[in-house]
Amino acid sequence: MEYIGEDMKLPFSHDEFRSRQSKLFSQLPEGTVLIIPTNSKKQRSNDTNYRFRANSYILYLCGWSEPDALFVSDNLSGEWNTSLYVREKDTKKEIWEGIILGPEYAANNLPVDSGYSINCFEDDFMQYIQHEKFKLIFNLAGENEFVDKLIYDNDLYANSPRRFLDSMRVIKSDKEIEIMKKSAEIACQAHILAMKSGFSGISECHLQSIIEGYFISNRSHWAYPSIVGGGDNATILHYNKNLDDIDDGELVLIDAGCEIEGYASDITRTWPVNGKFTKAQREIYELVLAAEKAAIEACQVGAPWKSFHEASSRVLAQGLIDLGILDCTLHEALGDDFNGSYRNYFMHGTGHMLGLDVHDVGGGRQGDDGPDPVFSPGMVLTVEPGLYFASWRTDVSIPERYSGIGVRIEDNILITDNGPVVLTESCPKEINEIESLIGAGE
Ligand SMILES: [Mn+2]
Repeated sequence: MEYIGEDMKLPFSHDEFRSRQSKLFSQLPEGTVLIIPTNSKKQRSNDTNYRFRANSYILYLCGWSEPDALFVSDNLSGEWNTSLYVREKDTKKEIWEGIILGPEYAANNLPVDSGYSINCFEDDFMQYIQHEKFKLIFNLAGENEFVDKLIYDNDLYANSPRRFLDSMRVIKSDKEIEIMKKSAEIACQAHILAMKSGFSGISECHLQSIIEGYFISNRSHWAYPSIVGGGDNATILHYNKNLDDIDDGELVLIDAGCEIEGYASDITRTWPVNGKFTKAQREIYELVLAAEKAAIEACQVGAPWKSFHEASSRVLAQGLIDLGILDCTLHEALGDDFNGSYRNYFMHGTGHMLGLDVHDVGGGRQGDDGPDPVFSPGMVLTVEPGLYFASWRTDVSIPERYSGIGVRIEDNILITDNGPVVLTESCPKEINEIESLIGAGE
């Protein structure tokens, strides 16, 4: 039968997917069965689901983007054999939900050797584990309850494939970098559009709609719920109610990024809604900007991962002393382990890896403990220091002058042998650039 319907457009060549698979397989022992499940649709309410997004590991290994599938590979025959177990075609379901590609499509069009119905997996699994060469299972646990239970019910122990895959995912290929540049550029333009549309009294949700409308009109989507906080709301790290109006004289902090071919961008900009920083806002903004630049400069090949956080921390701690917010020595402000009193106003990390997940694998976020990572060419990360002076805090001193100010500045950085490259460079962050943009679209 001729195939009718939507094609599954793969962002990478079969060669690139196959070479990722080979690199993974070369690290696994003989007698292995590897199972990488993708997730199911998640219910939002009654018969309505959340927008589906496939598991990042299956996207990385073969690009399969439908729900309820397994990437399975084994070397029981002495050679690696890869299969996709996917949903069967089902006309009644397809009338409501659209074309289901099915096992035959998977076998013929995806970078795998065979395609089967997911309904066959249980029988095949029993054959795998009864095979004379079978020794061990690697399974991405927590993604598919049925697979987890099958392993448990057969008294098997599943090893995690994460540390092998994570160390691969941390280093982006040329094609991945190309996609991430596109993701970064769309997010830059969305932030610029929001600045141009800004005016005193604009609502947070209005700015959110400008940002996310731009994502959608570029066949993209947010990579994480957008944070749009005016005034005191900017001091709430994961604020995303986005319902208040932003008053004249307040700053707005927008932390929003999109996803292209599964790859996230993650940008934060903070700007005065009326187009002019007050002197106090400017003092905090310039300090955060200096810390951000120092952190970016620290992203050098061979430097330990923690060095960019230490660089931003030093600038922020000294600045807090210079502004009279902290009354102590630099050593006291930083503390013995970068956990001193400056952390009262800068509570998060300076950045994280970026990729298929917005908080991507690597940089201390691996499932398994590895050695302290070192900056290497091809890594992509965020750099995002901030300072927050919530007016309602009583646990620490909040100077009246800075009360209600929250500032974060976040860029996406590619590590290269020639130093850090700012992928989000086209989004302005200098005070004069920002001031001349705000309201320019009216
Ligand atoms: Mn971030």
